[in-house]
Amino acid sequence: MGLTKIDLEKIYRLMIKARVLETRLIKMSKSDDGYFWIGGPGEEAFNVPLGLLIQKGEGLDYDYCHFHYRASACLLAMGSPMIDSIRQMANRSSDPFSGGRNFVSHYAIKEWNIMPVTSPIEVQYVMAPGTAWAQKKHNANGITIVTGGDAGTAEGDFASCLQWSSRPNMELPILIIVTNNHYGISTPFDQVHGDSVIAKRAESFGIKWSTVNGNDPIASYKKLEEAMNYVRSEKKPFCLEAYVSRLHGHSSSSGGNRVENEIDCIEEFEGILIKEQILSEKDCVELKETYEKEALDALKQVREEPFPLADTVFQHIYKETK
Ligand SMILES: Cc1ncc(C[n+]2csc(CCOP(=O)(O)OP(=O)(O)O)c2C)c(N)n1
Repeated sequence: MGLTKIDLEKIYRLMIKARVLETRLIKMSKSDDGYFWIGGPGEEAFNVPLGLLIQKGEGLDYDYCHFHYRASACLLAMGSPMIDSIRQMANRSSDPFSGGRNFVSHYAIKEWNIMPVTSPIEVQYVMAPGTAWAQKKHNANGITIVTGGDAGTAEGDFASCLQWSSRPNMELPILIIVTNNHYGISTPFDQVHGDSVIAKRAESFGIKWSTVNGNDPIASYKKLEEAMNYVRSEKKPFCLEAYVSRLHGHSSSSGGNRVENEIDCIEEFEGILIKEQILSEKDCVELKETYEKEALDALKQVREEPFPLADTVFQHIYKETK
C-alpha cells in the first residue's frame, strides 16, 4: 500500500480517536454539557495525514496553519489532546484556544503557528498569503497551509488567495486546500458552482493543482506529501481539492445526526486493514473503547473546571484595555 504497517496503524488510530471525540462533542451539544457543535466527522482520512505531515512549531521556519472549522482530526494528529476540545465545547476557562469563549473547533495555538479559526467562512484564504509572504521574504523553511470548504470558494477571498499567491517572481510557499463535501449548509454544490473542479481555477493563475479522494487516507497521505514537498522545495503555491464526506450534516443547527448515503472513511479503511491482517476486528473494538473512555473521563474532569470570569472578557483581544 506504499506506507509501513506502523504508519497505517497510526493513521487508523488517530482517525478513530477523532471520530470518538466528535461523537462525544455532538452528545455534549445535545445535553447540558455544551451548546453549538460544528466539526469534522467524515474528514478524518484527509485531515489525519495532513496533521501528520505538518512541521509544527512557532515562527517562520515552521508551517503556518489557517484552518477551517472541520480540522479536529488534524489537530489530534498534530498532538493536541482530546480534553482541550472538550474544554472549549464546555466553555471552560481551561480551554487553551479561547479561554472558554469561542465555539468548539475554533482552534488557536501560537506555539504551533495555528492561527485562530474564524466563524466568518473563507477569510482565512485571504489572510494566509500574509504568513506565506513573510516566509518568502525571510527565505524561511516553513510553508503556509490554508484549508476551507467548497461553498466558501464562491467568495472573493478565495480568488484573492490565488491572486496574491501567484504574482510573477513573488510566488508564495502556500498549500491551498479545499475540502469539498459538496454542500454549503443546505445548498448542494451543483446548484451554485458553474465549474465542476474548484482546484482547476488555480490553473488560470499558473498554480499547479490536483484533486484527491479525501476518503482514502493512503491516497491523501501520498498526495499531500507530494504537494507539500513541491511547496517546500520550489517555494511556490499548490492548490489541492479533496473530496470528503459530511457525516453529521452541517452542524448542530441542522441536528448533528448521522446522515445516510455518505461514504464513511473509517468503515472503509478498517475493512482494508482487517482484510490485510494489519489489525483484527477485536483490535478495532478495543481501540474505540479506549478512546471512548478517554473522552468520557475528560468530560467528567472538565465538568469540575470553572467557567471564565466576567472580568477576563477583555483578555486576549487585540488591544487589552476596557
Ligand atoms: C462570511 C460568511 N458568510 C456566511 C456564513 C454562514 N455560513 C456558515 S457555514 C456556511 C457554509 C460553508 O460551506 P463550505 O464552505 O462548503 O464549508 P463546509 O461547512 O461545508 O465545510 C455558511 C454559508 C458565514 N459563517 N460567514
